[in-house]
Amino acid sequence: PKEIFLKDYKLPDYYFDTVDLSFSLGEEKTIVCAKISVVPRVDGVAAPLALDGSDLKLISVKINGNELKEGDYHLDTRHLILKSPPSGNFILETVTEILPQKNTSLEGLYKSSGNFCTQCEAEGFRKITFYQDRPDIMAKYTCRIEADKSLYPVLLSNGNLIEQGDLEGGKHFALWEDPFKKPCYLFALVAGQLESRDDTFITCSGRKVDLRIWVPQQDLPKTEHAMYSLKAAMKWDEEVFGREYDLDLFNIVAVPDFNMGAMENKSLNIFNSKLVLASPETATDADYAAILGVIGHEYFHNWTGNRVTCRDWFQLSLKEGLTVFRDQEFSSDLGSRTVKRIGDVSKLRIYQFSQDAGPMAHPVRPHSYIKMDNFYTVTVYEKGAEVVRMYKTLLGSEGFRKGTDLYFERHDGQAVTCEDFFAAMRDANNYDFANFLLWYSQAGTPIVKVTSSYNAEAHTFSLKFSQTVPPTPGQPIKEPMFIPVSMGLLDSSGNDMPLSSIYHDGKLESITSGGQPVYSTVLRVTKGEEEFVFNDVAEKPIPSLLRGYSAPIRLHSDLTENDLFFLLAHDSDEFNRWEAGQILARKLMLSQVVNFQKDDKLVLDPQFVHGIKCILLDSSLDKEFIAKAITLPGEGEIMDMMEVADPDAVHAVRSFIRKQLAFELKQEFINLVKENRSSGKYEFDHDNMARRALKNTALGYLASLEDEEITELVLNEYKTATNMTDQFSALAAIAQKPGQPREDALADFYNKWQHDFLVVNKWFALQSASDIPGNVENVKKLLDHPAFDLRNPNKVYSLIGGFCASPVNFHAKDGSGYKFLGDLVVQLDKLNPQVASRMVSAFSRWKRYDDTRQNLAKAQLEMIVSANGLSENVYEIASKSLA
Ligand code: DPP
Ligand code: ZN
Repeated sequence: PKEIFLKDYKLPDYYFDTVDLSFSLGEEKTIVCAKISVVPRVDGVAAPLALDGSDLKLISVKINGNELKEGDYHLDTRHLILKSPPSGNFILETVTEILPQKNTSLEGLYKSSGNFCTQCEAEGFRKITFYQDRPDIMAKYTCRIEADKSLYPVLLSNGNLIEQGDLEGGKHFALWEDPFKKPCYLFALVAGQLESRDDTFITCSGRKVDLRIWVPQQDLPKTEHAMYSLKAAMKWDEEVFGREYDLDLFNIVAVPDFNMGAMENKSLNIFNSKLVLASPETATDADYAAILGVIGHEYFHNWTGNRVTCRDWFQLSLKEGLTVFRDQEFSSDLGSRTVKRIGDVSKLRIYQFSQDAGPMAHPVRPHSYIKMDNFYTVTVYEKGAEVVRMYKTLLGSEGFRKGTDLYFERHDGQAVTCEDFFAAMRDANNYDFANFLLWYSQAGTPIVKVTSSYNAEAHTFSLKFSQTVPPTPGQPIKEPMFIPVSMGLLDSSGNDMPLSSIYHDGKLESITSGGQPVYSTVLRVTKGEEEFVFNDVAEKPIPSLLRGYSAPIRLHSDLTENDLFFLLAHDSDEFNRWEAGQILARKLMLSQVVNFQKDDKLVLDPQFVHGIKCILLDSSLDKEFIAKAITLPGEGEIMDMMEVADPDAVHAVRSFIRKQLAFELKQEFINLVKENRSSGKYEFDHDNMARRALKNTALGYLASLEDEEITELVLNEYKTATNMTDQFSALAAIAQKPGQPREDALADFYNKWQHDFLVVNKWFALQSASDIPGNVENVKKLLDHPAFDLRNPNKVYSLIGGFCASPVNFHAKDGSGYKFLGDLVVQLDKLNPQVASRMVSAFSRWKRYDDTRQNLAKAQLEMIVSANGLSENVYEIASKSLA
């Protein structure tokens, strides 16, 4: 397999101006005609024109109407190369045959539940027709679709519907035209039996936009929340970013078989059903929130991704980091900012930090790839969003908005790079970004140490920072990075102290605002070692550092446990209150892991129980915040902090602390359950979600106890639940422990919901991710369950992905979990390489474990790499993991 490098980027020799596509969709095969007007980049240069093509059968190829003979072109399994095209503009016409019905990879054109649909990002368009499949080729498209009218009454593509009509033989056609230039990865086609929920949106300039969400008829009632989300997103983007929608029609289609979450094709977004369909009875609060975020995300791409796109795939974070940042802000504005931030930071820590510390570590803008699909990662997306957030932290809201305005003004209609975004931010604000660009090129999570000291005589307070960035594959030596540290100082009653000036880098800087002292500031930490001295600090303060998590780093401070308990109780930055609690919990868990490994008794620090109790009983706090604050860091997060990861020890310790907290705070938890039960109709609003979150977190704690009264309580919550959030949380609580109640509840739940595949997927995931001993056998049985299907990505993510998320069972010391996954990856790779490659990633941190586990995991990776006909997708992940 060939590795592709950013440094090798070359401008194309030819651009495409217009592309007229015509599809004849059949039951055996589909015929695709493409008529492309080709324009040489430099006039008069007649270089060969290489077109990408994969799994295509070429029927004919013409230039300016003349059919080419075999010697005029070269055809192999990846390319069609026109050896000597005419100099000057010309028309290229190809006819190809494809087999969507046999396409299980779910890229290109394929069938899902009887309907045709497409997925072209990153490089799926080459499975539809011969093309220069790269994002800097931007053209205007028309698309004519012809199909049987009764089987495929709805025919959709990008842009506006220009013409439609009936044809002989029970067929019909539709002709679509997209007035905006686009790269081919944004092309989309849908044909099938679908019905739409219709609505309209009036834009800020008064244009009426028709909105349609297309689903199978029986799912129409479940599209209300998606439509609400779409309209909210359209309005928010006008208000916050000044971005108006640009066509008169916006379509969303939900399909059950989809590799990713959703796809932002111009005016025809295609979604995985699970991110569209919701009703209170079938979807949880988490599902509702995910739908809001992803509908927003794909809609926001219309400007960040579509109007301004990427020059090449290395720039993916240009659109994804920015668009994730935009959807995070959207969800924050519509819900609770702190709670959203806590969720996003947790995700970053659990998944991205782990990637950044393993064999697949790569910069936000990768330097190379074998298969681009493997770089739709938490680093490109989530760390990329943190990079965008840092611009905003440094520039402030207004400065950031000036930067995005300039970015759109300069680059509308272009395919650009991360430097172009950077330059817009810099130029719009005339800001000194020092070494900030390193965030795009250096992989690894910076480790920042801070020590503080107070000088009581001089009334000065000093913070000394030192930073290192760990080595990552291909990058042994790192330079210091630009780390914005948002912070404040607390006095002994817990109030923010006024800040007036800082001595730094040999200079005294005033940090007042309009002559008034400020109560928080952002330090620009840019060197390997650096000191900041605050003046006029009246008493010894407790610093609150990295407020709102202002940079994606690991911060080690010299705060004592008492300082942390103090911050937990008093910090005006809610995020840092949560953070203080997490740091305390991590310390506690790590200390007990040591006890466990020495066979010592596990103990729970009474001060920690007291801290949790204070949070539980603090009625001034947001309930969802409380739910987050009393949730212990995940097992993966703790394993990440150990020299040798020990899944059994971490699991035992986390379970012990949970059970002990439940025992000591039993009455408080029972009260929370009783006080926060749902009453009346399900509402998706923050207050109601917060109540459910707190109640269900309390229920989860209680269910860890061996206690008849509690078993009754939890069963009762399950039986009386009136929405999926409560029902599923109660089921999960019951399912924590093996036994008859668990078996009965799981069977009951399946019987209730077997007709609804999205709910059945939750049922799969709950069982597969279970910590109960020897669970691999249950998971193997579920592979044969009639509701399971290896060809459906959501089912694979639920059952197999879910299993790999359980540290104790996936990492079982007898290797049973590894063998299970190894065998499945090989099987799955033949059907769907993208999905197989996501699954094989579960092995990537194998070197973190003890020798026995290492040998077992390595053997599976070696078996996979040597498998016949392995895809490039799986090869890349497996071979890099072994390296
Ligand atoms: N571009 C998609 C998204 O992240 C992924 N295919 O929205
Ligand atoms: Zn995206």
